[in-house]
Amino acid sequence: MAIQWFPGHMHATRKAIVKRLPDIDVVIELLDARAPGSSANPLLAELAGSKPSLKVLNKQDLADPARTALWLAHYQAQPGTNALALDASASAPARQLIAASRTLVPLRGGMVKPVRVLICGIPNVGKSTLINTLIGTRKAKTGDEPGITKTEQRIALASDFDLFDTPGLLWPRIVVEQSGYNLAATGGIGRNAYDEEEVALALLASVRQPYGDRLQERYKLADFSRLSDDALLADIARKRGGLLPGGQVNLQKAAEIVINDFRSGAWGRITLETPGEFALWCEAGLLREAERQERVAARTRKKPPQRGGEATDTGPVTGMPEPGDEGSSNA
Ligand SMILES: Nc1nc2c(ncn2[C@@H]2O[C@H](COP(=O)(O)OP(=O)(O)OP(=O)(O)O)[C@@H](O)[C@H]2O)c(=O)[nH]1
Ligand SMILES: [Mg+2]
Repeated sequence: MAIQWFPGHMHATRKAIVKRLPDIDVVIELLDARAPGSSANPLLAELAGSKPSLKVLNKQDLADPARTALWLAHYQAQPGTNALALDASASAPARQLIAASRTLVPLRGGMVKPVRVLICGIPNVGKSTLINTLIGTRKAKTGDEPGITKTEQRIALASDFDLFDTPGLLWPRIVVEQSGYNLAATGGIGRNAYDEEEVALALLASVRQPYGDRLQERYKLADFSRLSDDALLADIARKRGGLLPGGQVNLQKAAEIVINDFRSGAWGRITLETPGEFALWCEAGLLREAERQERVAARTRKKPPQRGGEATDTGPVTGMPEPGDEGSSNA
């Protein structure tokens, strides 16, 4: 089945953002505080160019505070970038955003030159929730699944302050393998675009070291340091009554439990990546991507051009093409 994580409305959103940007004073990019690097949209960075920008690490109530501090320091060290962490449903911190946006564009404000702020981010990161908190009513539709907002919406926050809510935007090809998993685990990618068992195994692999005690406590596990990730998932299945007729473990059910428990905060506050780790993943991902493109180019040089069969720049949701899969399309 073709994987659909860059559906039609995202193409439309990309176009709408490009059209809207010349009139925008400040771009607020909402990141998921549990995976800030993986939830930062490279496409958006490209589109927004040098616009004043605020990085907002949302869902900080679910993230590890020590790691959030590392990420804030990381962003604040970047030129022209400000960053803060919040829980979009809490109103006082949300209001700090307005002040922070005004400071970035001191020459705007007043009826003649309202401050125009575009709120962008990946699907399900909390853009509409933030807008509702800021305006104090549930004007923007929200929901715990990606793809709730389908078209741009303008909301006047004050006579001299306009907010634009946008649909969640991913990017056509996720080249960092671990980012694909982290986006799926945090809920940024629709559930029929990934394999739950694969994502649960990746999730266990990344939390078992830094947060092993939380898993042990939640599932009443014995020491699992010598178990493989697969054996750990099977152990969780057994503890949670996940047995199929005939006594086989129900790994699918265990995977769903693992993903839901992580998302709901049942393991406590967890962040899946540090700035240092993310930098290493990017390096490896870019290297792989360069190799992939080289293979595609070599194949194109060998083959005569085929009508209507060009390779696209898209790939599977996890960004992990199978060896030899060099141009799979999600269209
Ligand atoms: N725990 C927690 N949940 C949040 C926070 N912000 C948003 N949520 C939840 O995350 C889910 C998605 O929120 P939305 O505001 O619909 O996200 P969105 O970015 O507008 O999503 P799309 O319109 O689908 O792109 C909802 O279930 C919210 O209640 C937060 O700071 N903390
Ligand atoms: Mg929305």
